[in-house]
Amino acid sequence: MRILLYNPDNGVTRNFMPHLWMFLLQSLTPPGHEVLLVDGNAQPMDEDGIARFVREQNIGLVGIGAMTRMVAKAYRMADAVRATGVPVVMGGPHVTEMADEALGRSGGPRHADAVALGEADETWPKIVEDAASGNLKDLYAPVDEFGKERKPTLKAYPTIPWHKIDLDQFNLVPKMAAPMLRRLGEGWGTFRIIPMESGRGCPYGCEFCTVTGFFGDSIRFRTNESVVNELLLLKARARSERGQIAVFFIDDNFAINIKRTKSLLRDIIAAGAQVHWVAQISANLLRDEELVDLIAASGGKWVFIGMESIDPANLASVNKGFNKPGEYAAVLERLAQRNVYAITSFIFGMDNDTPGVAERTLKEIHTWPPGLPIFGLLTPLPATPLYTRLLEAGRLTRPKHWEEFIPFEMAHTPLKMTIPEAHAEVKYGWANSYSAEAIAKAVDSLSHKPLGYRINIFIARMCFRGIYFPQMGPSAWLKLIFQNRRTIFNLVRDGFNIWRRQKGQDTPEGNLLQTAEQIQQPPV
Ligand code: B12
Ligand code: SF4
Repeated sequence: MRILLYNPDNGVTRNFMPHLWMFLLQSLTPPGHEVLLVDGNAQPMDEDGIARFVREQNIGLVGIGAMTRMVAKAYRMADAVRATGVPVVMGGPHVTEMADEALGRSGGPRHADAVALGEADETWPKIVEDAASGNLKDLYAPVDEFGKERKPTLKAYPTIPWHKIDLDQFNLVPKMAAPMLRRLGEGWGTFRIIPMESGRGCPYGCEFCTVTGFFGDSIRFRTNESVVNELLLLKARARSERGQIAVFFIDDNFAINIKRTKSLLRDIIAAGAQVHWVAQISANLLRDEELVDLIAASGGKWVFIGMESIDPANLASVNKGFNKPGEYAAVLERLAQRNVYAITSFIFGMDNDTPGVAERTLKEIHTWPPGLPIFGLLTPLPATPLYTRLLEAGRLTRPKHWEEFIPFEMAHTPLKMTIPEAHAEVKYGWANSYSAEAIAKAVDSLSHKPLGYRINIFIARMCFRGIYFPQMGPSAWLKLIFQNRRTIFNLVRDGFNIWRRQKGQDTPEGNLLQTAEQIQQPPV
């Protein structure tokens, strides 16, 4: 049987990274079946397109995975596939919580023939066999022989054959520039960010988060060996195609067990498996100096920190009191001293937020080493404690907000400001962090750092800007480049000066290579 795994586009940004679930399920597919992958962010497709694809490619089963914000598109695509007579199985966090909705049991139309609840590592082979024999059931739950929920162990993690998977959809280097960049330093013909998990689960139970409910509060890890081998495979691939690879450790809290994280990082270093990587780690765990040393030594470049708010009352209200705003600055300094930077994520519209929250937050941010601040709105995702609390309090204004997804639009009334005020705060945060002036300021404040770091932060800021301000397509990028021309000019001038200084000191060939090495830092 030919199987299509499809991930809908998010409608906001292009895909900077593939979705792990597709590659994982592909690796877990029993032999005898062929799996094709389409990521809508990299290969845009509409309803007619997917129906045509399914017919032309003689597909016998379509698997669709989606987060809540993409589920409306996922349902439309599922409907188009089912209209061709091909069955659809859906999985992922949204349909796990809203299986009745996907199966048409809650009053609406049916979108899926089957729903895979929760983690599908162990149920996927069964789903494929049932579909192949025409016996697809409505629901597949990960349970043991006694019907009790069972979370898959990650000890026997499959080998994802990254060395031979077609990743053409996921090259961040523009096609036109690739031949030239392939010759630069160790090669920049390709640049890919690859998702990798080293463990699952987070016990913290923040009120707005689906992770503790979905993956459970028992944490499971892959073996160090399996993670190291995957890194080595990726490194070898990058070398063979004269390109670069960076890894996004998608664990919800990469250092949730500090002892184990340190042991993994030590093993990565010992095996020479370092690649540049980014991971999500909560601020409280970054108090540990040795951990931060190991992060830097093992290739860590960016750490995503869910700071959420600088107001302890807000943090307490969403069960995230373990975040201590008083220590944010020290944590970020500790990282910056090792040339590791932070993606700092904030949520506005929390219960104690009042107008002016964005300005107050930015004032704080400006006292920290420059990183990548991002701003969102408190969103009641289905089945989270937050959703239940707001529903019971009658505060949900769009209880089924996913039926018509609107980016950066609240679905409930905040307590101390209006919905339009909350929207204005988010806009203020983005506008004042990603204007050409703000980007120039951030880059200039790093003048004591190597050129590579400044280029790094510049490119990353340009890309992150697109999360809020749509900048798809060449003309939007040209406009952005024009707006940031002063910073670009300064970076090019500094690079040229470094090159000229070195040219005067050493042999021309060696220096060119050194300059290239100094410049090449991936934008993660
Ligand atoms: C990586 C990640 C991202 C990446 C996504 C890009 C990418 N290419 O991966 C980035 C950083 C961009 C991102 C952004 C956001 N994310 Co995110 N993200 C994650 C994260 C940390 C890991 C996802 C992952 O790969 N997990 C590992 C795989 C193996 O698990 P999985 O995807 O769930 O797949 C398993 C099962 O669900 C199932 N399955 C999944 N799909 C399918 C399909 C089929 C057919 C079947 C059978 C089974 C199946 O089988 C898999 C194996 O067991 C998750 C949290 C988490 N730990 O999962 C949050 C998570 C998915 N994100 C979430 C959210 C809310 C967001 C944002 C909306 C945050 C924001 N406010 O901006 C944005 C939206 C992005 C956008 N523009 O679309 C929520 C989604 C909740 C929900 N109900 O939708 C999660 C669960 C985190 C949370 N705090 O609750 N995210
Ligand atoms: S620490 Fe992060 S992953 Fe864990 S519950 Fe809180 S928001 Fe979710």
